Amino acid sequence: MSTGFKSGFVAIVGRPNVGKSTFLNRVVGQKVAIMSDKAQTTRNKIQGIYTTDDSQIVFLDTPGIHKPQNKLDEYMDKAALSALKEVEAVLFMVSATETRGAGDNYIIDQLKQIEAPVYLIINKIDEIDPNQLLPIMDMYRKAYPWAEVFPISALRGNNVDELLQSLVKTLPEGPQYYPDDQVTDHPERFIVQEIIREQILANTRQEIPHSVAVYVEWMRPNETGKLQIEASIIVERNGQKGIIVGKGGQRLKYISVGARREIEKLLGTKVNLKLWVHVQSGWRDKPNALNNLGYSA
Ligand code: GDP
Ligand code: MG
Ligand code: K
Repeated sequence: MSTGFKSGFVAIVGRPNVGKSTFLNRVVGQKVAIMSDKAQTTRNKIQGIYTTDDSQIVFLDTPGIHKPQNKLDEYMDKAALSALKEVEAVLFMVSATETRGAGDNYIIDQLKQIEAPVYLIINKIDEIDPNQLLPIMDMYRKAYPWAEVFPISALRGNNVDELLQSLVKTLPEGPQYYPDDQVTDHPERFIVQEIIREQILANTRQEIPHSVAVYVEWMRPNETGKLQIEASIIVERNGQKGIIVGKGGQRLKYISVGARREIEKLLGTKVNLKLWVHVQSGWRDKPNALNNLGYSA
């Protein structure tokens, strides 16, 4: 029986800094990919998951296709390409503020091996004069038989909903792969949770270990350019909260400083970490609570 539910995997490719992470963050409505002006900050394949009542798009932020300089590059390119052969659609993103270069042409060439529809996404249109758009579109139209061409601003949100609607239309009927409230399986978020947990364990000797969970509420760069992370520490009893917080909040401070240093080392960026401690009795026995905390039973 037809459910009418549509779903599929969509890969985003493009040169560094064209706005792939910004786009993903806007689509999932939460900052999950680490953004920066530095190239190559996206080290892992990140999934952003967009779910509506009748559709789900799982976005893959691929590590990137570059003209190979060595064997490793060649291998990476092959891996990226084979990933692209398994998706329902590909978004090739360019920046309206940069002219088409050798890097773009190399990717376009590789895309010719892909059967799935490839969308051309011209990002950062907020930065150009509207008159400049048509010549840019013309320049790219000649290079590849794009399924669709979408000028957008990932930063401001222009034309992003229209793009999502068009993607959903091209997707086949399929299952909902992930729960409604899951926006990513971003490994960095999970690692941040683990680092905070480690610091709690390192700073408390009592009955804490098995009854504490950490949940990263959100992470996003703040006005000062630091990565702002807000996380909840969830314990089962008031007494455990007291142990973690410590006299005058001293222990929580140690935990926070220790975790911040580790996270900064890991992500290579300055971090502002805020921790809250909540008591939620019996969370370990509730399958839903476990899922929300990132543990699968
Ligand atoms: P990625 O390397 O492709 O993932 O690019 P990022 O998402 O990290 O973005 C690189 C830079 O471009 C960041 O400074 C973003 O704020 C900026 N950026 C991304 N999208 C837009 C946009 O639509 N307009 C403008 N003006 N800047 C953008
Ligand atoms: Mg990125
Ligand atoms: K194609």
